[in-house]
Amino acid sequence: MLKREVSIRGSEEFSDIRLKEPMKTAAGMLGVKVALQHSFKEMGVARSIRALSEMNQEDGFDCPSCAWPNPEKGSKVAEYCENGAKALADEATTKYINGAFFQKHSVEELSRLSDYQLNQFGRITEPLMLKSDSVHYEPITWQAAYTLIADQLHQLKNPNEAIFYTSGRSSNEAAYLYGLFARAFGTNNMPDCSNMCHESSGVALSETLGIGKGSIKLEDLYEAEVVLVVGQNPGTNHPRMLSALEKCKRNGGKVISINPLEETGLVNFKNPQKASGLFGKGADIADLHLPVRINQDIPLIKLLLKKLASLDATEGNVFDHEFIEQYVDGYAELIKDLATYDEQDLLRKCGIDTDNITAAVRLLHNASKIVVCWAMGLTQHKNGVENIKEYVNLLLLKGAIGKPNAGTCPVRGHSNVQGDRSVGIMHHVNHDFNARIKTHLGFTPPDEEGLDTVGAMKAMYEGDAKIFICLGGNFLMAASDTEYTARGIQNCDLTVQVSTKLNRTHLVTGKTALILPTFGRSEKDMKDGNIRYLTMEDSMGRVRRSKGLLRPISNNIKSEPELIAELADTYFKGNHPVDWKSMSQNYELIRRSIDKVVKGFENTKERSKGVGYYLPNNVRELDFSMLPNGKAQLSLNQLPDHKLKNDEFMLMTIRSHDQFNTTIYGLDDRYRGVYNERRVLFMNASDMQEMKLAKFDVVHLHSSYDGVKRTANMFKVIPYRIPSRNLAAYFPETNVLVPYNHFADKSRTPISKSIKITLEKE
Ligand SMILES: Nc1nc2c(c(=O)[nH]1)N[C@H]1C(S)=C(S)[C@@H](COP(=O)(O)OP(=O)(O)OC[C@H]3O[C@@H](n4cnc5c(=O)[nH]c(N)nc54)[C@H](O)[C@@H]3O)O[C@H]1N2
Ligand SMILES: Nc1nc2c(c(=O)[nH]1)N[C@H]1C(S)=C(S)[C@@H](COP(=O)(O)OP(=O)(O)OC[C@H]3O[C@@H](n4cnc5c(=O)[nH]c(N)nc54)[C@H](O)[C@@H]3O)O[C@H]1N2
Ligand code: SF4
Ligand SMILES: [Mo]
Repeated sequence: MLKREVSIRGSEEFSDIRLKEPMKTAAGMLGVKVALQHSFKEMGVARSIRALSEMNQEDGFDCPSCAWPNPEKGSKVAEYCENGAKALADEATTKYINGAFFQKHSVEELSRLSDYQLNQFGRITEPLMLKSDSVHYEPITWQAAYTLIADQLHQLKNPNEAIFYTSGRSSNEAAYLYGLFARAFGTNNMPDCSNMCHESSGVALSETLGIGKGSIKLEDLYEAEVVLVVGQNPGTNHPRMLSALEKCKRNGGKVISINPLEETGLVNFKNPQKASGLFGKGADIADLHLPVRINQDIPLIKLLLKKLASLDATEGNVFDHEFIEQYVDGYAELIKDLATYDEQDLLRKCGIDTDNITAAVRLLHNASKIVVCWAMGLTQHKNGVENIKEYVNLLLLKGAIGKPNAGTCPVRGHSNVQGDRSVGIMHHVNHDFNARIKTHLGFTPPDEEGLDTVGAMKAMYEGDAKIFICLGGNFLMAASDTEYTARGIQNCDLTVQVSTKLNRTHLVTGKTALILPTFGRSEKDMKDGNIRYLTMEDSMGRVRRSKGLLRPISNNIKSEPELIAELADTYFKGNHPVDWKSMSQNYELIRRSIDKVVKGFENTKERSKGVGYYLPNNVRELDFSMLPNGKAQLSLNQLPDHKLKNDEFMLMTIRSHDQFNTTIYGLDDRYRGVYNERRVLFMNASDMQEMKLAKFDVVHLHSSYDGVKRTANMFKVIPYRIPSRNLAAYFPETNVLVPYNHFADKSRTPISKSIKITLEKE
């Protein structure tokens, strides 16, 4: 077989960097301008206006970007943000590539481009195959592609040699069918993007509150007394969340931001849905910013809890004793444990000054309607699960759970990542779920634990997995340890990508590779003269419909549910209790099947209309019967201890304003004042001085875990307000530094936010 000379990292060349001061306000007129620029450039004016007017509307389609919910009372005109518009422009672009393009450009040549350049080519418009002796993709028919996959699956010695990855953009219908096919085929190898994302939240919340999802609804934010926004950059990654925070502020609520960086969206927000936002000076968001050092949230929260406990000891009602008595387990142990920590030590570790601690205590002192919102700043650490549990401690002690305007808000990433998990994308075995499949569908799913993301990487690397199928995503660039992951993928006999746009996982492939092009959210999925709709679940557990309206980019692409069902039908040759063929034609059959198999989804057809319906949530009902002693669990969490050597720094890998995960829309990070460059390292000015580094000096980043040295080449240092010994750089350029075998305890989420590195000046 041919050894392809593909580049795993792509171009590492610099562009022409420009720096400005970080911005003091988010969104506003400039946000509208940038959104429209992206839209018009990619889609033209008419298509842009049509698509934007339907996004997040009741009879329209769900924004393909993040999972932030729409208001319960229905959407306003322009119920989207700049980055939602960019995501739409990116998928609904009129640029496209096909077999002729790949005839001209080999995978070797394309792999030398940057991820930004790869995304520029546009949509993939026909199914393509890369034969084992070729460097050029060529067109293949859908049926030939299904037959090839089915034949290779049949040839495996063991179903566990196949892996079925899912990225969180798929609909409930597609994810359900995909999970069903994996199980019917015989494996639970279903890693998904949430293994790299909110898995730590799922584990922590299940253990403490009995459900791996958040407890609040969008409207709860409006009248909360205090909202903590922790390890999250909403101005960029969940921009409409700022409208909810603005409402909360208007109602007298307070916002505390806990983040090593003072992110612009949390400073001030100009709401583009209002004239005052477009032309006025905007609304200040955070009342208090706590610049915690990377991965030092636990010392910070312990310190706040100690202060609150001592106030409670004198005043008696700072904690909600009635609530604790009735619903909470582990109070005495927690109070005893808190007493063993030294306040000065906690203060030093978290890096916050005393005045700010006092201010935070003052805000929390009498509040009981408290919401904690968080994202990747908490989950992607070795102790990601404990980070979240520590914040849950605060909520439980304050009685801020299971009542209006209070609770947990893990802000989900991909627009349907939560739904995918709800309908069965999981590597764990759920016996109840399997029993329902057996009863209603007539086959027995496997009961052996499957592989998660890091498990999948290892299995491919070690040659234990031979076929790797991906429903969306860009596994190579999203997973940790890029070089290791690449070797694993290249070990496979067959890799299959169901995709909308070109990415590096199409270029660094198994021996044979297939690309199966699919619809974007905004596209019209027609069957027998009717437009078909799909359903999604948002970050707050609400299920609703999504229906595209744009003419699809090509007649030779297929919807995800249709192509999965057709593949399954080819594999089983019509000889299976599930009627795959009919399901590929009629999504109501899929939904009826979900109704029966997945608890909480009953009668989706009716209930998903309009603003949709909420899935059951035990926390909202204050039902903790599934937990020890039937109560919510306080927990004793350890202080993280990284033992940085003298020359070591702690690096977090973060998103710029111009990307959606591994899809790079542009080279600017406007809010942080960085233009036209992504290979930058944000560094504290005093650290730069100590290291004798000047602005724009070029450094290489090294990590060294278990004696293995990993390097990310060529980054320009820029001075930034970030705690000393902490650094930030963008994902995915820095994923090469994250060791495949270092991940969060229990959730196994890679440690993408706390990587120990050293710097080498070029
Ligand atoms: N436009 C756009 N929207 C997106 C995405 C995108 O790439 N682009 N991605 C989507 C996805 S899949 C996800 S998961 C979300 C991600 O949303 P975020 O989690 O907001 O994304 P990150 O850029 O990873 O930002 C993490 C934040 O955590 C802070 N942080 C890092 N370490 C720590 C720590 O130890 N403690 C605290 N308190 N803070 C810390 C960082 O400074 C940063 O502000 O966004 C979703 N929405
Ligand atoms: N170092 C570091 N690594 C990280 C993170 C980090 O913060 N730091 N974050 C992690 C997180 S939170 C996540 S969620 C993962 C993301 O991991 P993934 O979900 O695997 O990656 P994405 O970049 O979102 O996937 C983009 C690709 O999906 C395809 N696509 C887009 N829309 C559709 C669609 O509608 N259907 C189909 N079938 N395909 C589509 C396109 O081809 C596009 O190239 O990355 C993780 N990796
Ligand atoms: S907040 Fe998220 S879901 Fe809403 S429009 Fe913006 S990107 Fe889309
Ligand atoms: Mo994510």
